[in-house]
Amino acid sequence: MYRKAEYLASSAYESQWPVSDLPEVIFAGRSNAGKSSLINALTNRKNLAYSGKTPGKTQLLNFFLIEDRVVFVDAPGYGYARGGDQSARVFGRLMEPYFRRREQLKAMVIVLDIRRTPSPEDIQMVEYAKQAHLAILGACTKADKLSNNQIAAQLKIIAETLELGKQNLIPCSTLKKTGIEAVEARIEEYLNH
Ligand SMILES: Nc1nc2c(ncn2[C@@H]2O[C@H](COP(=O)(O)OP(=O)(O)O)[C@@H](O)[C@H]2O)c(=O)[nH]1
Ligand SMILES: [Mg+2]
Repeated sequence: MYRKAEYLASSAYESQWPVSDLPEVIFAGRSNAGKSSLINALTNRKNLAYSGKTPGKTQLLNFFLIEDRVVFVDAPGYGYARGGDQSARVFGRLMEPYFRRREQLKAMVIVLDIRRTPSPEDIQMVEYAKQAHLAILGACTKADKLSNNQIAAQLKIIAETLELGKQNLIPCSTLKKTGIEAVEARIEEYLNH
């Protein structure tokens, strides 16, 4: 578990990205996938990243300094029905430059509801990450909702849809606290390469 975590900044534009040399990890995922819950679980905070029932709320990149050595970036959730085309454009304007130009960006954790087939936006995020040569980890949350057989079947579908190796997917549950340490270990592995 990451023992120290503090809020750094929120940004809508490149000029607002915090100036830093520290390696960054971006957390992306559709609204309600469980991204805030995962960030909170990794940092043992109740509310570092807002976890709530109103999806699609934040429209900014939120930067958090972790143990004074790495920066986690909480991306806005996507794919919420109320968003529409306008919000897709805003999202693209926010995310595309960040993936393209943030040099210290090392890895993306894409948070996926393990019960769902990845959406076109999920595929787009993986594409951005591949173009930026990032390490990619699919954190497949809400595994507590499925049997082991169902988990295996969903991991296969997710790996195929995103064109990721199954070794890049980790089933986890913030409710049962399973898989969280494995997610952290993989993040650390990515940071050390
Ligand atoms: N059963 C279960 N529910 C979860 C899990 N992770 C998140 N949730 C629930 O899913 C909903 C959305 O979670 P949140 O972290 O706010 O998603 P975000 O929109 O991606 O940040 C909340 O009601 C959470 O309590 C999990 O591992 N298991
Ligand atoms: Mg959230």
